Amino acid sequence: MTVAAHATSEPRGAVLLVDDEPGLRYGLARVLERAGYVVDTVGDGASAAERTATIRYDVIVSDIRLPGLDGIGFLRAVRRHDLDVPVILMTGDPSVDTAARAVEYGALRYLVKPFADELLLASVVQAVQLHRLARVRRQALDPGGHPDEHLGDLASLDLWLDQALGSLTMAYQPIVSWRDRRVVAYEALLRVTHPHLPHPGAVLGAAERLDRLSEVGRAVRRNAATDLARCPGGELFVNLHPLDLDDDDLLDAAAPLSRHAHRVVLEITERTALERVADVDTRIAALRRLGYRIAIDDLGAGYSGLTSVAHLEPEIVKFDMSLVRGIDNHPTKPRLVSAMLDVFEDMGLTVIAEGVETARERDTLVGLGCDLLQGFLFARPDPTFPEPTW
Ligand code: G
Ligand code: MN
Repeated sequence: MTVAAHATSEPRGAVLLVDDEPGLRYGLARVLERAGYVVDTVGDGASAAERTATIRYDVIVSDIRLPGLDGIGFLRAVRRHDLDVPVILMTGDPSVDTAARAVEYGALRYLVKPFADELLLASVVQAVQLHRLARVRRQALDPGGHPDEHLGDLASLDLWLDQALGSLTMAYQPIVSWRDRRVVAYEALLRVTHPHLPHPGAVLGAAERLDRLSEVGRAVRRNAATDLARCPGGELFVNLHPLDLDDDDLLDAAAPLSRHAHRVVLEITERTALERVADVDTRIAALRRLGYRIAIDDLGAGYSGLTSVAHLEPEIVKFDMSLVRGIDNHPTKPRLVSAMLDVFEDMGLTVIAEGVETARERDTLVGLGCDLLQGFLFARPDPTFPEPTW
């Protein structure tokens, strides 16, 4: 650590200054030291991230463009250790995109080079004040000290997603043939325990925002591949997020699940549009060549008009639970389900009804000709591949 110029008075705060240009680093450090700050300087993002893992600073001032880990990456690394420390980013090459990302990741300010010394000093003074305020606020709101509470920026979300992925497990729910009283397959469902990302939808939402969906999909497929050995009957349905189709790992013949593809049905939901994926048809064809079969999940939810059936030519369709709920006592659902069953049978597709909760729903569906059923009535999803109750 360089020595504060005004050794006589209390330092006004500890600053970490990160810039790869030695001249600028030296000049800015001098400005801050003369104003009474203790300044620590480093020239690259990785060393800066290392420092923040062990040393507490009052303010971090960092260039955005750095060798190795860039300023945004550094900001993410900082937030792993310290959710409060204010970060002021500097750039010689402003672009709306990085400014927006910097703010999303919890940067306090964004200074465009060259800037006046006074602007830097004013920003640092303000940052120190805000930092103190943030600490007081956190202690007041949360005396027990859960360090990741109360922060809504992407860096926190990123951290939570790491933690959630660490806690990721799978639960399995049987799909049954009512006629044969037999389990025909299990569906693999993602489970997480995280206070801020409490259900699979929250994890997928966070992953989508952070551009980390492929990590979730890979973890799910890796777990499913491992658990297949324990799967009674050996057929497994695995959910895909439509954007997983963009992940080359899915199509990699050497990927863990690909090696068991002939025992796996990939469920693609009707809820989100497939239009965002380039080359859907080619990719679906490649999945089939690996041996996978395709199911349309949540069919009949929303207003999709069943176009995905024409588009993907699935082997299997799964009726959304909104069609199933209360079907035993509904003016139109039985006719709709009956008509859909006719059409899909004509097309040679296998139909599964999801979300069956009551014996009356089951009996109505069976009466309409739907034999394959799934839902809490038979078994709740569980890591142990639960046996259904008949
Ligand atoms: O979109 P998808 O069909 O993959 O969603 C399956 C989800 O539905 C899982 O989270 C599972 O726990 C839940 N689920 C399974 N069976 C039932 C059921 O009978 N009722 C309700 N409400 N949810 C169910
Ligand atoms: Mn599903």
